[in-house]
Amino acid sequence: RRPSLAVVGATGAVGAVLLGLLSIRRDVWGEIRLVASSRSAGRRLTVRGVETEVVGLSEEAFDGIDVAIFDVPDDIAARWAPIAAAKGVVVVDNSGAFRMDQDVPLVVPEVNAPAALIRPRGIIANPNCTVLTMIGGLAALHSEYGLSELVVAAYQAASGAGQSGVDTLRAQVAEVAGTSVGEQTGDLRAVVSDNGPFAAPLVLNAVPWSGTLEDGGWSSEELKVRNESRKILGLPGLKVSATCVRIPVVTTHSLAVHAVFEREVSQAAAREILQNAPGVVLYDDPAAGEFPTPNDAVGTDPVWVGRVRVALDDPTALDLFVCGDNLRKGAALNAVQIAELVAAEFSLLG
Ligand code: 11C
Repeated sequence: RRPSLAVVGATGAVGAVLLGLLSIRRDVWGEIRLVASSRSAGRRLTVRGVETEVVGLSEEAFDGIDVAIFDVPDDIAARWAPIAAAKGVVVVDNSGAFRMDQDVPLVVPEVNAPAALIRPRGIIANPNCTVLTMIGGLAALHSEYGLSELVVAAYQAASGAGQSGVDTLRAQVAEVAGTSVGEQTGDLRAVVSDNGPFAAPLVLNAVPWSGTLEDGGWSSEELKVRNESRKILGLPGLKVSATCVRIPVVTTHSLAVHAVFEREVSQAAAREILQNAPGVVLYDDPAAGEFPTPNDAVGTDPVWVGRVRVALDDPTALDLFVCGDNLRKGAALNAVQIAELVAAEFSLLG
């Protein structure tokens, strides 16, 4: 039978992409129910070409539901995902609330799909968008060479901070348009009236901060890159150092990755591995000016890899640049792919 699906957080930035994806992918679903905070209840959104009324988040919202994709803040997910799971719903959760719970698998279908089958809490976690941008390509390289260390600089888009991030960046662009701001120290801080969710003006700037402050001066986002990469790859001792920077791009995260392996690598073989990795597109011909940029990747499903080089001072290390739409593979698409794995279990059961 076709399982029913609830989309919890349907009215957010990721929710909009989720509804779009559900409308264009192979339709495996029975009813699709849209759920959001009581503030958004009653709004009408279109999914699969059908205008559907959004219902408020409540226990009853999960009556008759088989699978639920949650895209809500951590505290809401922490409270409501177990309530849904207790009603027999398989929850695919895109928050950070459960990712490091040892009874919750952290799944990237191209990398560790079987992990989705073992879910003692009835919850499957969807990884962080920065991790999802690099992990498919790295997993493929890891199978061949054995990954031992990652040094990552992430260039994160405004929409990673939600719709308010996008609205803030657009408002800042309007504020500086036609001015010569950016030429004097600190002048952006004087002109930009609202930093929104960012730690400093984002327009015409780069802000080395995303997430919350954690021990040792690390940001929560940087710790997620470390912890989640280790869990997905099954490498608890993987050395990871990340620096997460917000840049004035609307959507698509980019990462400069220095990956160290146990064996010597070659540029040609690494390119071939990446070319054959599912969900990855190799776009790497610098002589022809071909490498991914965030704007080339936005709105597309795969992650794009270019600038593949063997490190000059370490024959076991590769440097590469990766771009992936943080709302698609980084959030909605990966969650839909996980939900589809669960839906396939229903079709096997008949
Ligand atoms: C950002 N990556 O760009 C964050 C947003 O762990 O799901 C997603 C946070 C998360 O700000």
